[in-house]
Amino acid sequence: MRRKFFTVAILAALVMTVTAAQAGERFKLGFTSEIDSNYHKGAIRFQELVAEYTGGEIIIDVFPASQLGSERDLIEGTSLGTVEMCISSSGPLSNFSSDFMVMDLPYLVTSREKLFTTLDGPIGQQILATLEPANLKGMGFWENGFRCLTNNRAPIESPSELAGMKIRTMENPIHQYTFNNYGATAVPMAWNEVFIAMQQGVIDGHENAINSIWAAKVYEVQKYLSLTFHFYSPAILLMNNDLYNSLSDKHREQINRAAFEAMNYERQYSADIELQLIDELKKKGMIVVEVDVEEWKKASAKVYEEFRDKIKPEYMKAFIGE
Ligand code: EAX
Repeated sequence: MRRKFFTVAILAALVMTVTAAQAGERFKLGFTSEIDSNYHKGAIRFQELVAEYTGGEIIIDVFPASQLGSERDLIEGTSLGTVEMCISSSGPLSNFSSDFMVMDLPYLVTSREKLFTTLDGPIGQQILATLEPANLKGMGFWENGFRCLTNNRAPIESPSELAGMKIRTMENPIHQYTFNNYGATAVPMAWNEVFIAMQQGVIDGHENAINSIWAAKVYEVQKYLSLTFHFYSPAILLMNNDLYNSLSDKHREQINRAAFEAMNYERQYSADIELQLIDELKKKGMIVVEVDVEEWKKASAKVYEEFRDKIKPEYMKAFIGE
């Protein structure tokens, strides 16, 4: 009887040991966009690929919809290591590295293909490297998207119609300046505060990528969508840099491979679904307003005058050839 007891005990211990080994390390990945957003689709793909490539030795736990805080909270948390990873749009990152400011310029991006060639090349990698003094490892540029304008007061076609309107922007100096220059009052606000602010009329409108507007059900609290496409915002997958450097060579290669493949998947998903989501927003009752983009570009010229000397010339040349 005693022999049988010991046999069972040893087997149980063995099973627990194997299970513990397979459980592996767990990394939290936080972001602000909601479930079914482009960030969420990419994060789930990243989670699947990391589990596959590491054989379950590293597990990514995904936390959407600002569960772990705003984008600024997430960037700070990843820098401190209280969160292992996050996805943040480039907007708040300019507060951690001014090298990101170039990406915030209105109407900077004319084509995703040209943009990603720049971001995936030496210039983009140089910009990501400027985050390392903040203990952040940039692991690739995903897509937040081309950003448009919603509001509850009128079908906005021209910048001048924004006079007197309170429009939420990200916490980003160029975004705020751009909308103040259009004649609005820019209200910088973290994403997790925006829906209720629109619902309560604290702000008249906001600007965001189509994917985010859809995933957050903005159509429930906003009437008009103006297709301005005024900013293109990338989104950066970030890891705590100390953690990244502590990984084994094998795990680092596997994580990098998963990040690269998830990035390409997310970019493609986000671009492919954009037009369909605009139709879906119409079906949900939003009045979609086409605008004369050239008029908005002209109204944005002052932003370049104001910020050009704060941006490295090699970045201006890389992104707009001048
Ligand atoms: O998904 O704060 C913002 O406008 C960003 O686009 C955020 O990621 C929302």
